[in-house]
Amino acid sequence: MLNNFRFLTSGESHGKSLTAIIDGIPSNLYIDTNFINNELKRRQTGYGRSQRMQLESDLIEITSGLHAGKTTGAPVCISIKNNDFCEKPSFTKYRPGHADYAGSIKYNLNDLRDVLERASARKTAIEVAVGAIAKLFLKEFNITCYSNILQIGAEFENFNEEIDKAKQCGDSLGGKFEVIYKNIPVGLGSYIQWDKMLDGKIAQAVMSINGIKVVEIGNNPLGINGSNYHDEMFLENNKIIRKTNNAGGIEGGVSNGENIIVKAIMKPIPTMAKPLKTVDKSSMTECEAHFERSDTCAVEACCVIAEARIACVLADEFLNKFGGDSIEEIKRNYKEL
Ligand code: EPS
Repeated sequence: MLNNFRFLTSGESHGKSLTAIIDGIPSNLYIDTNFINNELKRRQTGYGRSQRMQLESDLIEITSGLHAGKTTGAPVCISIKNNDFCEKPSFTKYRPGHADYAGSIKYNLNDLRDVLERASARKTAIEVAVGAIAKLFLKEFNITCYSNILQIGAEFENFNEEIDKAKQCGDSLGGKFEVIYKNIPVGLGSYIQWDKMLDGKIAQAVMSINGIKVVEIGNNPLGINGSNYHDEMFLENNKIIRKTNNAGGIEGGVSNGENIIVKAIMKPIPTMAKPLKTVDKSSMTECEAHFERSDTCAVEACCVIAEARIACVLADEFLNKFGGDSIEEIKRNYKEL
């Protein structure tokens, strides 16, 4: 999907490490590893995570593409070690809501462990590291972001209490959050072809995060008249301004200079201490779903992952529009806009 800021990841949840190779980062970008590690920490420390988070202390290792802390234009290879690198037991009891069933049939795998290991949200650790590098690139142009949790389960305020209650019952919770990107130039994306639209690209990047079922750009327009929904334009000191941003910063698939607002809903984690009814693949008998340990709620982590995914799309689009081989060249192109 990404053409300029491209990357591939590999690694399993309990494998030796997670790795990514990023291609297309311009030269002379200073890579602040403290910033990347802090992003990894943000992803790990949300409320409601499993005991796995106490085992891991995610730290980035960069093995290529840098000289004296700056990119050279060569591919950047990064990795994160898994402290919980071990041989986990096989299992055959499908966990409804996970990739176990469809994955085992698709890849003809008898041991559902072979599905879990790659389908696991553990791989989002390396994606957050890639996204952190995209964020460092965007920061050169003053583009920054933040995120907020909007709802956990049915609750709009006391999120931690709600998570504690679910944990006591062996249950899990999803929720809704928003990510906001600021200082976006006009003109990222395009209305010319369906696969070039910025909202479509962002939706794909966020929808494909583990557990996401709904992505919204801006405010949900359902039930609102056009006269109340669209963001009217005004003149202030000869500049066009808007007083609302229901469109979430994208009109016709193109950024319009307002903040980009993305909202998403994550389903409750499907692995639960109070297991769901299911079927055992090997004996073909009804049983309870497999459980070792799980997160009660990962919405806080998901905010950080979504920030990272959107950063990759924006970096890619930014390079598409203002592209160059070095940061200096891109800054020149950007200034000339
Ligand atoms: C996950 C299951 C849990 C989570 C994991 C995602 O890990 P484990 O199988 O070791 O108990 O903690 O998330 C992470 C390890 C992480 O870093 O986010 C799953 O099945 O998706």
